[in-house]
Amino acid sequence: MSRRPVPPLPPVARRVLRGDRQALAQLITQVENRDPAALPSVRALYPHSGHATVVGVTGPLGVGKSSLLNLLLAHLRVQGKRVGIVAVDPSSPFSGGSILGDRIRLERPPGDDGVFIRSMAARGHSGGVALATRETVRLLDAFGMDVILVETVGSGQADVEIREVASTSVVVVVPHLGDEIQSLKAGLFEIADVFCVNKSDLPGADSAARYLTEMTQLVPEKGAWRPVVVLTSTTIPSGVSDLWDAVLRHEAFLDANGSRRVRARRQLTDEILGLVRERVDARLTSVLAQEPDLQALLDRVVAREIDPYSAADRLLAEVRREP
Ligand SMILES: Nc1nc2c(ncn2[C@@H]2O[C@H](COP(=O)(O)OP(=O)(O)OP(=O)(O)O)[C@@H](O)[C@H]2O)c(=O)[nH]1
Ligand SMILES: [Mg+2]
Repeated sequence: MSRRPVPPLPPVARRVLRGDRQALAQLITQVENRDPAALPSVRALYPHSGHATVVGVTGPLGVGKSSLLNLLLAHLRVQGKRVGIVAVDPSSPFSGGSILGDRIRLERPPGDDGVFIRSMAARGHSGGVALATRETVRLLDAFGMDVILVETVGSGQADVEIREVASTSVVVVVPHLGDEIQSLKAGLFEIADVFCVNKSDLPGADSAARYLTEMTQLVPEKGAWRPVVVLTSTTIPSGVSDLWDAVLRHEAFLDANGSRRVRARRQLTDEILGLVRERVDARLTSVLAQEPDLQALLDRVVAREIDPYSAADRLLAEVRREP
């Protein structure tokens, strides 16, 4: 396949690469709204991404994810790392905004240009959120952030999506595990590269950490990564550098045995097949909307004049036709 000449960068993309925060914010809003106007810039910026360390921080409501992100942010800024944060916010109009009254807000230190924080409403269907989150992470990456932290509320199933964007997934839990451990077994346990037992200032933290460590021993060997368990507290700040060290250990593991590439390929396969499915679906919807003889076609199937397979062939031929 011959390489196509690289088209010139759209002006917005050029502004993003020059570090224009406003252009970045506008582009993210367009991505969130699935505005097709964003596409030329998003595509042009893709080759400029792929440098950032992307860390997913997930866990049940109120375990202290945002509090941890604030401390991680400070920890990384001291090291001179530029940090992007994407918080996928489950607040919905139905729950009347915040679910917990005392949730912590993520805030950019005033005037700090090395930080960009973006909240995304987790409204709409989850696939849409996953797409917007992935694209926002990529834009922050192209913008030049060294580390991108993604906060998502997770309790099992839907949050497996974090695997689609993060190179390291941190699962945050709290000492009084109770029912949580069931959902951990179901979903979160599979995605955890690092377990963080937060609120370790509360009783029961050590036994929770011990329990999780035992669970990680059950992970099948074959050169696989064993999740690291760390204890943190944000009220009496402790363990945050341990947490970051655990992330870096996993990142080093990915590089050492080639699994970073494997992971990236898996993520991109999911993404590309998702895009194709979405387009085929959209095309089918428009074919069905325009197909004047769909009813006639159905009548013929009902009357046994043609079989369902032939009807499907006919529709497929329509889908394949250039619109
Ligand atoms: N005791 C104790 N409380 C904590 C700790 N970390 C966070 N909290 C408290 O837990 C509550 C929730 O903290 P957040 O950081 O908002 O938790 P979150 O996981 O981001 O919450 P959601 O985004 O709503 O899911 C707040 O009242 C925090 O002050 C900790 O280490 N120890
Ligand atoms: Mg939060």
